[in-house]
Amino acid sequence: MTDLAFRGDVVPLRKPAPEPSEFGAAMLAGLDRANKWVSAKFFYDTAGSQLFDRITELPEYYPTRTEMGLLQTHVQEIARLIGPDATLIEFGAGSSRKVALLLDALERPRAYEPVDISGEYLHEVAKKLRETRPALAVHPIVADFTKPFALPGGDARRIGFFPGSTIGNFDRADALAFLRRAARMLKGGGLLIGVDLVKDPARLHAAYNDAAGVTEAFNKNLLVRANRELEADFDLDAFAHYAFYNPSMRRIEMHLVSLTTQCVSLCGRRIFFAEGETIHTESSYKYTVEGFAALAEEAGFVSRKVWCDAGGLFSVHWLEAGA
Ligand code: AVI
Repeated sequence: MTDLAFRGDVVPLRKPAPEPSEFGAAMLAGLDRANKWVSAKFFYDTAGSQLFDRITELPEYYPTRTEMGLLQTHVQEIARLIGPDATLIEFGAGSSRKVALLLDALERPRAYEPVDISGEYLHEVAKKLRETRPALAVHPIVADFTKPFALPGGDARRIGFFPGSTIGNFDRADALAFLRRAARMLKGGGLLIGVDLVKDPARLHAAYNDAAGVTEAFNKNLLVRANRELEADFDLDAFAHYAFYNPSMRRIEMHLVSLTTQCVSLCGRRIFFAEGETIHTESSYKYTVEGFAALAEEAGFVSRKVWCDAGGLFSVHWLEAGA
């Protein structure tokens, strides 16, 4: 009881402002900067994950089907390089099709340990795999793999699987930090990783500006999510999807452009947007084969084998993490 209440004054019942969620804190911090920026990891609520699944099926979005083709063509060789009795750790439980292909080709895989921030999604993936492969030990790990996290102990030889060129969504420093942590975690094993390649800018541009507008909806879903979760009032028609290839940075940049001068409420704060000001919502870095292999070696891996499609669109790297 406060002193004021003790004296019999009428004290307005003011609830303390709730702590913003991780998403809320990131939006407030990112939109407070001169160059507004929000991490792409916040795209992936349930609706965002469904929109991303649709992106992977688009005619313009070549990475998913090209990587799947590479895995299908080379899976026997990949399985030989990985060897028997491996524990497979997938960073970000994504497409179960890719991991199923790999698990089916491996000799006596010991366990599958998918790591994902979304516990609900992860347990769904685990349930499906247990149904179709009752002999396989499945240990889901709920963690943000962009930060350090613990793996269950044991003497297993660990093989990391990081498909989809998700590494492209990290800037260089974060990519190197992730690869360094992975090289330590996978000591004695290795990492199989999919990496999108530098190519004709027009091809890249089309992949992030699809005719059906699914990538636009994926980008704007960040604002939909903020309106739902953060008491925000973004007007979706007052922002435009803008994605382009920045050749000097070798990255696609995705932005949301404010079409007018406006103020938006978010977590009880007002945020000012000048006309033409943007929120940078995603970078998707593209690598050369040599450039990525050099980055992996700098992180402590040995680059053993790289598979590319005939069109030079996408690469899959097998990196060994020395004992
Ligand atoms: C998940 N990630 C690798 C995708 C990419 O291509 O950078 C996300 C994406 N953004 C727009 N389209 C797809």
